[in-house]
Amino acid sequence: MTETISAFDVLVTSPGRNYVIVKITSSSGLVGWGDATLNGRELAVASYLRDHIGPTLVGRNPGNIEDIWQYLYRGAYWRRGPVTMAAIGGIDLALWDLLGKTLEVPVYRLLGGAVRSRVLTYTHASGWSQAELEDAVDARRAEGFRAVRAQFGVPGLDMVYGITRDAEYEPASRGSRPAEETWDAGAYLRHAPEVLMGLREHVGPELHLLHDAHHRLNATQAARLAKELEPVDLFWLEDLIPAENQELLRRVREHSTTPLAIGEVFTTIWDCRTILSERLVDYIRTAVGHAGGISHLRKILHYAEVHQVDGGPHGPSDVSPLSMAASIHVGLSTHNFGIQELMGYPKLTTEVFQPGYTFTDGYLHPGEASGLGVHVDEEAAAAFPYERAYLPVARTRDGAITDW
Ligand code: EZ4
Ligand code: CO
Repeated sequence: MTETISAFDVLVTSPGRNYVIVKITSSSGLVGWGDATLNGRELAVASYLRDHIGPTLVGRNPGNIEDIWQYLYRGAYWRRGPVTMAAIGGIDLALWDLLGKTLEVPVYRLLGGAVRSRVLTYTHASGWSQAELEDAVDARRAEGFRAVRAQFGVPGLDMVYGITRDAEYEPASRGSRPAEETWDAGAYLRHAPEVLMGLREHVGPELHLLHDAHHRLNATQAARLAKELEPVDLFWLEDLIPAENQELLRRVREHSTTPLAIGEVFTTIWDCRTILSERLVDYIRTAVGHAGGISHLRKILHYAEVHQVDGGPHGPSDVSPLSMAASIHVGLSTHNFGIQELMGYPKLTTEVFQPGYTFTDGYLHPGEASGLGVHVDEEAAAAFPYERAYLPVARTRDGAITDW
């Protein structure tokens, strides 16, 4: 007898930070889990799922994953956008998880099997001063990481996104409105090359170093930074300019051979079209949950493969362990997968999500459990109700809002 979707549920939980979880139950009683978290806009996705698209899925064959994807994407008059694509992504992940559990195989085998034995990963290190940054990078290296994203303070600014002196690094803060920071691109550009050159001297040639500019530069500033950082030999320089201005990356490319990465806020293959077809970046950062799930990320990566661009998916702590697992399954089974970001999670998250993937010597493996391999504890999830939280916003010295 053909399986059908018998129940569709959405859980919103906050074990250290907010997550939106899709739960799809099949007529045989198996459960597939997906991640539909959209940092700072969680309840919009939960409503989109609960109120609008979840009810249309009950009674369908959960194994028709591609048809369900097309139904939700093409069948909707209103396409694209982060809320829509995170919702579709959450459903897609849950359906792949369910199919793996039904067939009793890990998802990477459904995707064609392993093309590598392990997936390279990078994590974050930050310090306000050079010495603090070097200590933080050393600590991550001691944990086994072979690639580290380095972020640092800027003289004259009080706060810089992603830098904290607190024990737990958490860029989204709880409260009724976002925190506000001051941003000064000139001060940052004067300071960044010196810090990153010093860090390269400190760590030696082998450790992969990455840096993220969070879309806060214009094309001229971006080209200058990429050029000046060439001696640092970065693994990549991330999100130099606002993501919707893809054509402007041509200017940056003309001036530098520093590898570039962009795309954590892109949600469809159409958002990636120019940068991939012109090879304006070396790594495409679309996240498996935010960009329509495994089904759609794979299309993006296949299109990237044609243009010699590798994958480097977004993996901060707002990408839940369910998405992290899905991304690792894609990484193990996709030839042009370059590296997976792994920021790490607040301690409380493991009370809700118990992942089966493992970290060894700087590499990830998804494990051999059926489906995505992440156990979700519903009782624990219910014990952590949603708490409003936002990423900060930044203003320039004259008070105008900056790009993210
Ligand atoms: O700003 O996860 O590469 N990682 C990042 C993150 C993002 C947040 C946004 O949700 O840029 O720190
Ligand atoms: Co980033």
